[in-house]
Amino acid sequence: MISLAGIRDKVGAGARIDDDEALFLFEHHDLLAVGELAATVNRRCNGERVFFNVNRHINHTNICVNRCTFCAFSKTADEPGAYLYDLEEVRNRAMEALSQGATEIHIVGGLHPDLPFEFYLAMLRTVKEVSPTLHVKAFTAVEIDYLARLSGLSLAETLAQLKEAGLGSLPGGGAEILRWEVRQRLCPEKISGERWLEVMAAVHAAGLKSNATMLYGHIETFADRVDHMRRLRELQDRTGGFQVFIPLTFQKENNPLGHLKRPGSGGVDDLKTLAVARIYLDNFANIKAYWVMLGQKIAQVSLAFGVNDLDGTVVEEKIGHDAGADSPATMGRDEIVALIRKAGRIPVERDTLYNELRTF
Ligand code: V47
Ligand code: SF4
Repeated sequence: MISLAGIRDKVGAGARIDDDEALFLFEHHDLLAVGELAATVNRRCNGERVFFNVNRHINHTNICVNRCTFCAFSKTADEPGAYLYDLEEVRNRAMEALSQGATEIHIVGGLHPDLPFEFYLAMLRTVKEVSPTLHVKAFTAVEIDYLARLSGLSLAETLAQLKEAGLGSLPGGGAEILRWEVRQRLCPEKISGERWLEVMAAVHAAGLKSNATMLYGHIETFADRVDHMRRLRELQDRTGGFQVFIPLTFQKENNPLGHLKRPGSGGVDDLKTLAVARIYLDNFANIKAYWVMLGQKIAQVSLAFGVNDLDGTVVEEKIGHDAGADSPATMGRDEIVALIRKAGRIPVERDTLYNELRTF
């Protein structure tokens, strides 16, 4: 029979927990016990150190051909509030980020119905022209699939051209919940979970690192979450290309799924999800708390629940805020350093590829 003591022994011996054990942890009433186990795993690899980075998000357009039921960001071209940045607007944002000490530009947007592939290449080149030292982490696996169809090229050739233009790595969005039955209800027009994984495998084969997310706290079950993480763990066993796992807590405003949000999600669920991820995903080096959606306080507390990475300064965030996130738009480097220090931990600024830049 599964028990916490049994799982603790297994984890203590450096062994991998299975799906039933992950489910047991999700269902376990003792949050602090699960958290302590996750903290132990994290301490073994990272000690007291917590990563953050100085970055800027650019959401170049909110015009999207899809209508995911959880999304408050996407618009059709003729809807009020629809926008598309031109290259000058992208350049200005990259210049501003550089002047603020950013090392990363994070670009994601809607699936625009009529931008040419060349626009995406030009956007990457524009940021690299501002400074070749800026790392461009851009385009979810969903966007990469869309760009491959747009360009008519193979996935490998699409990625090669994007890389040549300056693509440095991929963010982890678009994963949502990978299991078909849930995905059909969340985002029927989006690529399948299998395709998301296939694109990520191609990304890793192209020599690019990527992140992986999971959108939780809506209609999915704990079993769906475990299934999602199992698929990520399996791909990571094959490629080793994922840098970090980032659970994204569902924001319920201004989207059709919002009224279905069940009362179960909240701070306890957020912390438990991060903790189970830390214990289950033994081949992921980093677990990130995305403070934009969690809020700063839960993100800070999560540092005692297995988390070793906080998303960066962000600066301009639309996807979570359009859906009701009540966190500030940005946190300065000093604020992040203070948040980590007040948790009794050591702040370490990293670059996108997890090279350490400075210990505070
Ligand atoms: O794929 C959309 C999610 C993602 C909502 O890789 C929502 O470093 C909550 O992936 N409530 C995009 N989430 C953001 C993303 C991300 C963010 C920060 C860091 C990284 C990284 C990646 O946002 C989408 C979708 O899963 N999302 N709507 C919502 N209502
Ligand atoms: Fe479009 Fe992405 Fe929103 Fe889905 S989540 S509607 S693909 S912008």
